[in-house]
Amino acid sequence: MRVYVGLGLFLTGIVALALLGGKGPSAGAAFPGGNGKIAFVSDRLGTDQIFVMNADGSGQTNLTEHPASGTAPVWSADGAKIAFTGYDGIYVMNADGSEQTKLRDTGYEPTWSADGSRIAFHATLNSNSEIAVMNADGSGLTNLTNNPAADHDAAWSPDGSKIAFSSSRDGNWEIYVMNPDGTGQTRVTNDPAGDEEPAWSPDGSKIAFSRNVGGHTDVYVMNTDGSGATPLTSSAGFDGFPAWSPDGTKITFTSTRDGFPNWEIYVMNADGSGQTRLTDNPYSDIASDWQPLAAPVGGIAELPDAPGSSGQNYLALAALAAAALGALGAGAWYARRRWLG
Ligand SMILES: [Ca+2]
Ligand SMILES: [Ca+2]
Ligand SMILES: [Ca+2]
Repeated sequence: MRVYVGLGLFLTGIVALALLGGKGPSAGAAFPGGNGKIAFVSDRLGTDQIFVMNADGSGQTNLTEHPASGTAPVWSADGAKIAFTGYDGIYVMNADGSEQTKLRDTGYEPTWSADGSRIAFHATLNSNSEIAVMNADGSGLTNLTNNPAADHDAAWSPDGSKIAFSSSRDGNWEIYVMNPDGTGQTRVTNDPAGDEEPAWSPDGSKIAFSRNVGGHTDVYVMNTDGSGATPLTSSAGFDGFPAWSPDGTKITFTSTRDGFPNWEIYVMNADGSGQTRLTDNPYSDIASDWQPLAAPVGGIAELPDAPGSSGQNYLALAALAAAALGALGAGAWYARRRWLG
């Protein structure tokens, strides 16, 4: 009962599963960079479609108008592409909605590797839900979890070294982390609450997630080893599906605090303060994910520090582009970020 059965059933699923542990679309990772547009799902045109908006909620624009609908949008690390789930498989498109291409006939909730070469997703394999990985062109399929319990909500870490996911294998929904080849599956949360929808911070140091306590879901944040779990929301409605801003200062999420069944996209500071509604529409607006932008010219020093991995540096290409564009006086241009090293 997830995103692929239509928003009506999907929402019914959320309501029903809120009592069973809560289910919903995965936001995946936030890759570091400047804060670009926020992608989200809305049924305001009659079916689930993917929209983008500016970080302040302005400029809400439909990208898909897709016959198979579109849910669970996730930005690639370079901010150039969006992978999403249609009712009939996994798709990818450019950031402006062009070149919508189906990658697979089955699967849900894609999440990109940092280098853009692979996509992990929720697959149904032998009637069991698993986390699988494929090449970014849809070729190849490897079952990563291989566990008889339900596994989903894959979120690839910003440095590419880990995949977080949620599983019911230990009796209730918990968040786990594994290596990208499926080895080292390690439980991170250990709590009777339903813990799902992990979302890495862009520096890789925190995981935001949805925690369902007694049928009530809030956004929490914790260290990646599971310590320090702290609630960030406490509204009377559902608050879940967190996704970080690429600069790490904010978290966008989905809330019904304005009255179920009106789902809206919200944003808050990463400490939970300043919770602000971005959509204001009687239809369902859900499942936001934030576009990473390359370093603004002259603003490279403002990017978050690279978290340890040699693959996390934006480097020379951005610097060269900055110099070149600076010489042209084009201060508003953005250099395409590359993952070198
Ligand atoms: Ca499984
Ligand atoms: Ca739990
Ligand atoms: Ca709404």
